[in-house]
Amino acid sequence: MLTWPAPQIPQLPGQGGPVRVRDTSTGELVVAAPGPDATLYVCGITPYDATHLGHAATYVAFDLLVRAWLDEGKRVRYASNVTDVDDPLLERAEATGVDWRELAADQTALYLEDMTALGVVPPDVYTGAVESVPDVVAAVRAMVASGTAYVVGAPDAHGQGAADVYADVSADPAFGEVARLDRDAMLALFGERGGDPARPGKRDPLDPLLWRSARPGEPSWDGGDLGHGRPGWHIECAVIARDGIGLPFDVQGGGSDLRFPHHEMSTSHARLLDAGHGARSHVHTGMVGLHGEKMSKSLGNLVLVSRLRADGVDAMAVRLAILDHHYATDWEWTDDVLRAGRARLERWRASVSGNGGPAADATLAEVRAALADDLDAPRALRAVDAWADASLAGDATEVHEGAPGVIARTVNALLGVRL
Ligand code: 5CA
Ligand code: ZN
Repeated sequence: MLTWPAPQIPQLPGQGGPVRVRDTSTGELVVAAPGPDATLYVCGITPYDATHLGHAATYVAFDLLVRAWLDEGKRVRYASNVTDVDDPLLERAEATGVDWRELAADQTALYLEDMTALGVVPPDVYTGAVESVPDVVAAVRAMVASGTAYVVGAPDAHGQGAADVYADVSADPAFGEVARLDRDAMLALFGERGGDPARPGKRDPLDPLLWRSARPGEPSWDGGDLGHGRPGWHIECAVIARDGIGLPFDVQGGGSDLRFPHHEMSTSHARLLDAGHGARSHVHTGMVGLHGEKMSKSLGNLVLVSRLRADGVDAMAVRLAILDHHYATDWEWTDDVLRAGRARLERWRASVSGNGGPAADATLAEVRAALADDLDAPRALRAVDAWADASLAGDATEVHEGAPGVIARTVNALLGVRL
């Protein structure tokens, strides 16, 4: 799929140090990409009701990681997907009488505009679920052939009925290491988040769907000896990551709502496909809420980035409002949060408008140090606030001619905020 245009990233003096992030599978802070290359897969949108502030916060968080890695001088390979065929998308299309392809295309286009406005660095590899069907078919066939996947049910004499394919979680000794939940918790979340623990004929209630045979009224593709059908959700991300950035890769990212079952399953599928190689670490963003509940398409309690933009809100103020929260915490979107983002943007813009200002080196170093320490954006904002306050007060003992330019480039390159 086409991505959005890449923002210009200004050059900064010097280089950032190693970036540490919290691997949610162990709880440890880790240098997730110790070598010269860094590989990242972030789960993309399911394109209906995109892009709300929760999506935006998640993509801005991983954008900070990409920018910090680039500042370290790494070669970054970043892949993402669009879940452009899946149950909730088909249900929404059915409920609103819109063709599912049209719904997906419209919402994906809106998302690309939102990401462009927010200055998010696009993935190098951007693949839709529909585009990935032939690769998923090949992967599922390989899993059936190797005995790590199996068929449940069979078509009747008229070729009707379900012959769906499931992964056998017991084939993966590392299954469970992403979320580290006990079995009851896994079963409960699996049922809540798109799984089908009660489906008769499965070896384990937790076994996830890989290939869903064609049902009347649903889109389907030729799966060769799998029969006509469509891919399961988790295998899509495993295959797109494998084909996009290779296995194993450094960081599997997404919101904390994807930790189980989605990331548990997709990294397990990756391991089954490639001799035990999945994601080396997992990074999860907190949930953005509205009026006390997780902002979600299914609940409908949404603040859309496109709505804010249409109302004349500067996307950079939205970005600053997001960055005022550490990515790993849950937080609430409120009018005050946006107000603070707008005020900060105005203040920062005013502070860099002159020719000279307080020295910028220590601020650049502090922003780098904050980001290297688990992408601590609120700490980075405080460092820039302190410089802006001093600049606006005009109380620097020595005025440095190029300092406002260095600050503007720092904020642009590392925080993605264009002043
Ligand atoms: N297409 C799948 C992933 S393969 C999906 O979860 N799509 S989504 O549109 O529901 O979400 C897109 C991304 O935004 C995911 O990483 C998800 O974890 C994240 N996300 C969804 N809601 C929120 C929220 N309220 N706060 C923060 N992140 C969120
Ligand atoms: Zn995914």
